[in-house]
Formats: sequence, structure tokens, C-alpha cells
Amino acid sequence: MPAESEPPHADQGVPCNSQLATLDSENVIENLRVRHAADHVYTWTGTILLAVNPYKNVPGLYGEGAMAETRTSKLLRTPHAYSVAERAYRQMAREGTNQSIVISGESGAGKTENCRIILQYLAARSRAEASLVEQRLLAANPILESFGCAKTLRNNNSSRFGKLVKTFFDAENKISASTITTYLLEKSRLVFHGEGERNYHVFYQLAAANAAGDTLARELAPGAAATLAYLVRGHAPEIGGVDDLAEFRNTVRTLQLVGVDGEQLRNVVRVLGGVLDLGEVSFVENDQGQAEPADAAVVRRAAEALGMEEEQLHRCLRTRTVVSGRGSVFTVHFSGAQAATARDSLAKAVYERLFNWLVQAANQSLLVGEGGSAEPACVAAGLEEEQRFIATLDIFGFENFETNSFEQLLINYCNEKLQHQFLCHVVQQEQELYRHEMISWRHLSYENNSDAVALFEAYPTGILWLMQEYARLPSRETAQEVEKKLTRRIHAAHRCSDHLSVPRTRRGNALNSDDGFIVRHFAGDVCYSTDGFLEKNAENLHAELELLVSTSARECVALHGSEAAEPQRRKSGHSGARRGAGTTRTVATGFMNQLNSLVQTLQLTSTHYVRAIKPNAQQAADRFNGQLVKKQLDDSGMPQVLTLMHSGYPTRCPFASLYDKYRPRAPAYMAALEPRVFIEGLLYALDVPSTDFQLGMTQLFFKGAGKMAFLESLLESDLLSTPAALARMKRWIV
Ligand code: AOV
Ligand code: MG
Repeated sequence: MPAESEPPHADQGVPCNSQLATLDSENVIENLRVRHAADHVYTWTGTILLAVNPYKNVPGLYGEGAMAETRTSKLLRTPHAYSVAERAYRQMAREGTNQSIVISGESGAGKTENCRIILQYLAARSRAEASLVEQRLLAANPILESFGCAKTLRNNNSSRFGKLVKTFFDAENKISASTITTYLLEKSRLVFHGEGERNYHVFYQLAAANAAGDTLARELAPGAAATLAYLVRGHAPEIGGVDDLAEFRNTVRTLQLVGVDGEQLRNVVRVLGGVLDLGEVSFVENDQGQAEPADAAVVRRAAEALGMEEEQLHRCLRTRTVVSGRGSVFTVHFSGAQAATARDSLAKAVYERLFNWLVQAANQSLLVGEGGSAEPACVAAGLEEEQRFIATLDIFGFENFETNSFEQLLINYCNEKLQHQFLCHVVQQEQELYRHEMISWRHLSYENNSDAVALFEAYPTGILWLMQEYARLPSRETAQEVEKKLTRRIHAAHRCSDHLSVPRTRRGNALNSDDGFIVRHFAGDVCYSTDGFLEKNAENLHAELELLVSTSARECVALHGSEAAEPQRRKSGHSGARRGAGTTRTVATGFMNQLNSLVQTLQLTSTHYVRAIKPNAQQAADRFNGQLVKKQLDDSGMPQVLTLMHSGYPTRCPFASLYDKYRPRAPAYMAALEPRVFIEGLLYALDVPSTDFQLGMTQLFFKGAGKMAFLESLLESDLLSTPAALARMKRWIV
């Protein structure tokens, strides 16, 4: 970590973009390029931290030494994730206010990595001696990554869920507890992932352990990864540089640390094995086209592993009970394809519940702390009221693949929403500061994306609401027919919108117009296919499958997903299938509510931003693609920030810093002046044009970019003691 006092070097770039002589995209990119080549991962743009992924270990960048340097630094000017964490920590301690750190960037840019680095810093920051809560806070990460991250084409360790980690601090600013809220795990990955991608890491870890004869895995997991249906879809069972066996041991160790041990741990492994068993169930059709599992023994094994009645599982995979309009009950036999869909829905539901149960287990261990037995629900509620927190947000990045579905729609909606929050926050906050300090300033109107956000969530025609409307249709139509209707309804409702358009069939490879729609996002146009929307948007399983999972003998499966994901609430008992007819909850509107409450949480905190940037698409070290970086800077709202810095007053300094420094050296006639006037005199003496700065109520503001170096020299050396300055000073006073 370079020392704060180190002067900027031509081949090292400048640590803050506001120090650039001309503040425009081109110079910012050039600065990032130079810094990337010199292994400087971080660069400030004002208070926003840019983190360019180095795709390699940079010696000395992290660890005890760098942490200690940050902790003892006065000004925190070194651009570093630690500095952001320390700024948040100091502001919390100083003002007694809640803080948040929002990390954004596209897939593979380094959000999760920086989140981990920040949590490590916060855990170490308040440590008197290593406490269990801090260890568990760090342990939760590997668990979430094993169960919620997977290899995609963009990132070998791509988060397929979002997370908000709230770290609570007591009156002495020591960590007292922590809670994790997760958002929208990508369930579809369980049963389908593209070529070159993997299912969730934990399955390959388990398979590697199984192959190595590990007792826990050998007893319970079937066969090797290379042959299991759910694991072979992408034909990429290994990740270069990752030892799945070692990762398995790490996952087990961290599970034990958060209290998932003994029989509970064995059950988790059993359930994972059961999910893989489900994937092995294939179907044959009889003469009437009715599906039968090809091998009853596999169904038996799955039922046993998942804690379900074999007979019930067998029935639910083949048939479904339907109540007719007149109340008579009859059984519908599935075709082979329908049976496969039922099997996959079951696997997805089981895994989601397991994931949520693990999050809850981590939460409980983080709330209760050492040996305590307090009821987590009341601990969590009490914490919100009594203690301050730093919330760190690591969400899934914007995605645009060849085919985009329901998952991408919600991920990109989430990014759209956070982008809106960022723009409002940064631009508004800056202008509010000017108003507060009574600086004369022409209000800056800025481009924001509120129309695009409204396209999703405005009631009643926003896309998410229309999806809900069509989820409720009690119809005899097939899902495909309803999806086409929904698509046409979306087109009609937003015909005049600049943000939505209808796909045109082009040489047969684009979508037909009623198969999807195109959204103009802040980060580009994305074409969504509505195929499968209905099933993916349904909050609950089909009633019989729901009953099957809810009554599983395995606690980690029976617990209802959405209940488990909330750290505050606990389930009191099983109540069987929860799905009522006419249920209105859908995944999309549920997510919208979750996001709105997330944004509300953020609005009540002081937010610090980290924008992670990917230097190349190959996940390679020492490669910098200027075009790619420019696109990300543009997408992340940097042009608006640069405009603001250009026409605004990005370099500032409290009067007190300059006053305290120069007053003792100033002639007596100056020393008698009050700080604001003193500083006016000081700047006159130094021949600073009056158009270059404004004096606020408590701070000095320099106009435009490029004044940082001057301010630094003003703060670091004595500029007043030259004869010319003293002469001007005399003139000013007369
Ligand atoms: P993401 O969270 O932004 O993508 P990650 O944090 O998983 O991206 O980063 C991707 C990979 O880049 C990591 O696995 C590391 O190999 C490398 N990396 C990132 N930051 C650093 C760093 N500071 N130092 C060294 N290596 C780093 V996604 O979760 O896909 O949106 O959904
Ligand atoms: Mg991630």
C-alpha cells in the first residue's frame, strides 16, 4: 500500500481522478490504465472508490500491515477498500449514524471480493481479541459462496444471489452482532446451466470429497461429478486453480463454526445428495403416454435422502390431483416432459430452502454470540433500535447474455434501481451540501433513469405488476399461451415508452414479437424471452409438491424459504401446504418489495460507493481494455459524476485545517481575524484568482477539478512565508 505522503508519479497515475488536469472520461481511463499497469487497484473519483480488478494477488495490498496503516491514517486519502471501510467506521463512531457501503459493477468486476475485503477489515477493526462473532461473520462468506456461487462464462465465482450484511456495533464501537439478508437465489441453475458453466460449487466439492473417500461424503453422496445429470450440463466440471476437495473441507469447517455440525451437518450433505439423486430420475412413457420413473431404486434413494415418503414422492413425480369446477377430484397423469418439470421444480425448491436455512443458521450464530442463548428474533429487533450498523451490499451484476430470461430481468431491474439510488444520492447530496454551505450555484439537472425504473414498478402497468396479473389468471390455457398474452400486454401498455420495444424477427434468430420484449437499460438494451416466466414467477410449488417438501423429515428442507431468509422471523411449526387458491404473491413483486425496503434502509444511512471495474473479458491479469472500461464507467454513472465535479466544487477543505496551520505563522494583524476572513486573506496573499474558489459556511471550496495538488501543497508546506505572499497579504489588509 503506497504511503499517503508519496508524491504522485508520472508512471503511477494519480490516486484521485480529481487531481487530473482535465477531468474527462479519456483522462480518467488513461489514469486507470497507468495505475492498472503499476498494480494500483484503487483510485478515487471524489469520494467514490473505483476498484479495477487485478485478477492476481498484489503483494502487500491487503493484510495486517495495510490494515494498520489505514487505521492510523489521519486523512484516509489512500484509495483502498480499507479506506472506505474506515471512513464508514469513523463516521459511524463520530456521528453515531448508520452507514452503508454499496458495491456495484458488472459480473466479474470484483464486488464479492471487495465485500469480503471490507468485512475482513471491519472484523479486524474493532477487535480487542478475536471474538467468535467476528470469526463467524467471516465464516458466513465461504458458506454463502459454496452454496450460492457458481462458474459462469463471465466469472468463475459468480454470485447467483444478492446479499446485505449488516454489522452492528455497540457503545464502544466493537462488533456485537451481524445479520445477513439474501436476495433472489438463481434456482434455475440447479437444473440447467449453459455450456462451459457449472452448477453451485458445493456439489463439485462434495463429488471431489466423495471420490477422495471422505467419510462424510463417501457415506452419503452418490458417484462422481463427471456422470451426474445435474452436474454435467456445462461440460466443465473443474475450475482451473480451484481445489474442490480443499474447498469441501473449508465449507465443512465453516459450517461447523456457525453451529451446523453432527447430525445437522450430515443432513445437509444427505439433502445435497438427494437433490443430485432427483437429477438422476429419468422417465419412460407407457402406451398412453403416462410417465413412470425408469428406475424405482433411484426414487427410493432420493426419498430417503430428502426425508420424504417414497410412495408420496413417487406419486408426485407422476401425477397431480386436480379439483374440477364442480368439486370432483381426479388424477392427471404426467407426460414424460411434465414429470421432468415436476422433478426439477422439486429439486429447485429443496435447494432454495436448504440455502435459506443455512443463511438462517449463520444469522442465528451471528446474533447469539458467544455461548449466549438469547432468542434471535428479539436480539435482531433490539439491535436495529439500539445499535448502529454498517451495511455492506454485494449484489449480482448487470447481465446481458445471448438469451435472457426471468432471472436476468430481475437482476437487471435491481441494478437499474440501485443506479437510480446512486445518481439521486450522489448528485443530490452534493447539491445539498452547496446549499447548506450557502455556495452560489446553478442547480444541475442531470439525466437519471427514473423512467426505466417506473417501467418495472409503476402500478398497475409496470412489467412486474403485469406479470403478477397474469400469474393469477385462472385459465385453461397452457403456460406458453398465457406467456404470449402477457408479452403482448406488456407491448401494448408501454407502446409509447422510450425504454421498451418489440423484438423483430431477423433471419430467424431473434425472437418473434410475442415471445419477448427489449428493455433499454442504463447499461444497454437487453432482449428478454418470456418463455418460462410463469413457472419461474410462481412463489409456491404445485400444492402436492409443496406439501411434500413442507413435511420433509429434514429440518433444512421443511422450513419455508421466504421465512428462513428473514433474519428476524422464525417458523413456529409445519402447517403443510401454504398455497391458497387466488394467492397473489409472485417472485417478482416479492423481490420488488424486498428491494424497496433495501433502498429505504440505504436512504437512512450515509452511503459510501465502491464501483468495481473489469479490465478485460478474459479474467486475465495485466490486460487493460480501454473500450470495455469506458463502457463500464459510462454505465456506472461516471459521466454525471464527472460533470458534477467539473462544474462543481469537488476539492474542499474545512476552514479549521488551514486556519490552525497558518494562524501561528501569520503576522499579528492577520491572526486576529476570524477563520473565514483569515482564509480569504490567505488565498489573496497566494494570488489565487477569486473565480477559482468559494467560501462556504465552514469549508473552502475549489471550483472544478485539478485543485487537489494545490490544496495538498497548501496543507503540507508553508506557502505564506515567501516575501511576495507577505507583501500581498499586507496590501489586502489595507
Ligand atoms: P463479482 O462479484 O463482481 O461478480 P468477484 O468479486 O467474484 O466478481 O471477482 C471475480 C474474480 O476476480 C475473483 O474470483 C478474483 O479471482 C478476482 N478479483 C476480484 N477482485 C480482486 C482483487 N481485489 N484482488 C485480486 N483478485 C481479485 V458476479 O458475483 O459474477 O456479478 O454475479
Ligand atoms: Mg459476486
